[in-house]
Amino acid sequence: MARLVVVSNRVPIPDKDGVAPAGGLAVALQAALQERGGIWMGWSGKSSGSREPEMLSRRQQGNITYAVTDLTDTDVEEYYHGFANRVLWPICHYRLDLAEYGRKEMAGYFRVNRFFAQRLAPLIEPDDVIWVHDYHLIPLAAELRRIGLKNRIGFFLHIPWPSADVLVTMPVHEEIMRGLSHYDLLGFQTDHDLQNFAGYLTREGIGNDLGDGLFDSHGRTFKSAAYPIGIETAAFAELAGKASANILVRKARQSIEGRDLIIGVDRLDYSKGITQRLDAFERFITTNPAYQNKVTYLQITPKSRSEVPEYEQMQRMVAEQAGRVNGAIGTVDWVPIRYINRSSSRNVLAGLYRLATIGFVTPLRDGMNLVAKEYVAAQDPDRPGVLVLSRFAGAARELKGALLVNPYDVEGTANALARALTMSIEERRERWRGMMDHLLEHDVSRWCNDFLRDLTAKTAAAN
Ligand code: GDG
Repeated sequence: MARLVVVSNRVPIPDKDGVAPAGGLAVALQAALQERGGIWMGWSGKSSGSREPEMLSRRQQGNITYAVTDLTDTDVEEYYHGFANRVLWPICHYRLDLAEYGRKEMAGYFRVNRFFAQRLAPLIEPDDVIWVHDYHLIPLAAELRRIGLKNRIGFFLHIPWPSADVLVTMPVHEEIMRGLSHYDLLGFQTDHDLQNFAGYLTREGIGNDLGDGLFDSHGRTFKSAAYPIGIETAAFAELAGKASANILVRKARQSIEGRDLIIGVDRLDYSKGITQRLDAFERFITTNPAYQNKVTYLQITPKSRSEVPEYEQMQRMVAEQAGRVNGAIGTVDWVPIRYINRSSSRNVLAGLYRLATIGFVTPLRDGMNLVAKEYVAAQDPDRPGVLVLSRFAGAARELKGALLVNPYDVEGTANALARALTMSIEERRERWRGMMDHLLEHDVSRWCNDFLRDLTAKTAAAN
């Protein structure tokens, strides 16, 4: 079996005791790396100031070598905050209004990708299979090819691929596409992303859809398919079952005694639709006064990317909005919205999902959305809750038992909350069972194996 080399912007390096940061993606990729032996390379998350970072720092853990490099202040600003988070992220989430194109940032993005390739190339052996993750690293394969690497290289995009009309507003869309053409396999979250990709290539005359998942562009042929990412379903269900004994989960249960809990969990990000969700909750609770004092909406929102102004602004907006609703409709013994602006541990999160009658997951755009899948996996099979899910999350294409909503439609979303709270237990069980069976079958190990099977298959496009 060929060695595997995973490259991603950040690397979940285990601590000194060998404990890796939790999360399905890290667990699945680490399992694949342990089995095959290999390297996980990326940015350390640290800056070397104005000095050129000298060496890759490495740590060995079983069969896996973790290799990370620092970046200069300028690199971090241009590559990470600049192009990745202020251009690619908003464009792929349909927020043209937030994209800030700057030649400097675009150049920094390509420069850092070249730097990563230079640091990575000496570690690569001829038979290694390389798997690159996400929008930060699109040009990496082209840079590795420039150095002369002929290895199989695959790319998986965790975020949406937007429609052609949106994508072409980005001045360097052709360079981005040229970068993608150097991979042997491109993976997207959903068929919808894949269709957008094929549509973009053919409509802009940049490439051809050759059928059977094969495409050509910039003189190269490559394969492309949808690989919807999953979670560690069985392990997460078990974690949620056990978490009811956790002291924080017990306290939470006591504090909502006699009320239904609605839960939202998102990084603080404009793509997650948090303000629209608060609007929908406010609409629901003001138009259904019988539910006042009968439901609590818990929104857990760890801070993210606070260096980007839009994120800092959003943090203020959400806090103000929650405060305003609580001030307007709360009572001496009832706080309608509990807003937590910090991260919770994974098992507390699992326990809270299980306590909640509604999982409220309403992104304006999302590649997949793992929270929706985790909420389903965490439910008690006898009394499962209801998932209220945005039709614009990749997960909506799989989770057919959810109540699908359009998050821009405040009234419709508010009505879905009312419907979920009055749904019979039989219907709740039936909807949940179908989703849970799907998630058990399509878990994150399957996602990882399917992608690697296709990347290493003999039929993959040979260039
Ligand atoms: C990108 C794509 C795609 C959140 N708060 C806490 C916490 N979390 C965990 C959740 C979940 C993860 O973070 C978030 O995953 P999502 O999928 O919801 O969203 P992104 O971070 O935007 O991820 C997305 C994903 O990549 C995978 O391909 O699905 O579309 O945008 O696992 O549980 N975890 C803990 N405490 C928190 O407070 N422990």
